[in-house]
Amino acid sequence: MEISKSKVLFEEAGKYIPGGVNSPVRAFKSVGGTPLFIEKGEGSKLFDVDGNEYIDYIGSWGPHLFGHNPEFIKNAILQSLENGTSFGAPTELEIKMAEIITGLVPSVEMVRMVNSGTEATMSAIRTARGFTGKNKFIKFEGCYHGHADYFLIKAGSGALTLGVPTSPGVTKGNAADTLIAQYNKIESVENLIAKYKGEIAAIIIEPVAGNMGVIKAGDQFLQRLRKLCTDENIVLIFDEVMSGFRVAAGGAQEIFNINPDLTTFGKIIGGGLPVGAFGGKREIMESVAPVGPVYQAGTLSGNPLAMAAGYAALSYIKENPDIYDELEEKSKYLEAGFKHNLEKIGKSFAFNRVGSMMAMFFTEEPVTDFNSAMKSDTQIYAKYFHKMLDSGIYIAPAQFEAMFVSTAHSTVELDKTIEAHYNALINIL
Ligand code: HOZ
Repeated sequence: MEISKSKVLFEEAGKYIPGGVNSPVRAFKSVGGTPLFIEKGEGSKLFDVDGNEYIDYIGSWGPHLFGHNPEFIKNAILQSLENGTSFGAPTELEIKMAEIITGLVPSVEMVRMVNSGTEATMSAIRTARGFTGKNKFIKFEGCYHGHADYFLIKAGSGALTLGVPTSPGVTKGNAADTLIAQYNKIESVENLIAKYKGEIAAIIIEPVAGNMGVIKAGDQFLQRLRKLCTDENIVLIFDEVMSGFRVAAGGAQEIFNINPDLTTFGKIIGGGLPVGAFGGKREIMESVAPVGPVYQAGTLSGNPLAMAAGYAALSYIKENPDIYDELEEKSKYLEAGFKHNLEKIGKSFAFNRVGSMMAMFFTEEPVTDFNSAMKSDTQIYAKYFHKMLDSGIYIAPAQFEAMFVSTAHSTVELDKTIEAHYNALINIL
């Protein structure tokens, strides 16, 4: 495959941008090779600057539930653009946005719009601390909640992929109030709560972890987490930046039938533009400024273009709830194809899927937490990634990420992907 233009651009980018990219995983560092510079996206496809075409399963790392550049989102942005780009003052669309979010996700009674998932999780933790008057919080090993200092401790995603789950630059002071528990291991949470009795403000979790591959939390585990939080006056935060509006219209909390106290959103909520949000129980959200004392602000928060794109996406979801059946069908089809391939080659690699989020791990042991995810052979993943890319299939350039299916993926494309998967495996194993 000819990628000479991408190579030139990557070299040029490296002169001015750290690592040539504006977000680390994009640099292909863990799989080697040159990142593709993208010219455009359309439906399920990406086109690079050299004119190559790929079936895309990254979908901008989650936002593109309907594929790239769907007409209805594009038109909403264009229409909004006619009126200006940013006012730093309230607009009616922000109310509509809040209404539609609170309608689709009943545990969210009030919501504040921000500009990214990182801002959402950061603000949720501050709110939980302000509301409870306590400082510490629990996160789970391998979960990723954006890059605020106190989250970059045993974090997933790029931090994990690049071998720095605990980042330099995070001071001891910043790290001191972050407590780490093991995903799906309730005893690890109970132990921390017993040890730091009365000091824990919040527990934050990705109910469907999507930053150490894909791992679903156990039902029982989440039920017990809910009860512990209620009993101990701890704010339960579901980080649904990835799973929100992806695994169901009401997010993972709908699937598990659990109401967290706060929820964070990002990705789909922005229809492809930079948006995040955090929301939850009215009594907690009323501690946020200007009603309450917990300060939180943003010049571009509730930006009209972003609201237009996000509102278009959420309205589509609301009006077409059957898209989740369609996504499930397509994703199930892909999973079945992949599993059939594995059977044919006599391998039983772990394969986790929740709706249209999925991951295959190069380990034959079940993957249920960070330690089991780490058993995956990342060198084989790197080879697998390149074989898939050579066949025109664009998946995450890192083992510890998710693969996303959109409504735009056709059966022909899914079949092509299954075939590429088989060929890649027989080639590298
Ligand atoms: N944090 C994202 C992966 N979970 C990567 C974002 C990006 O590179 O765009």
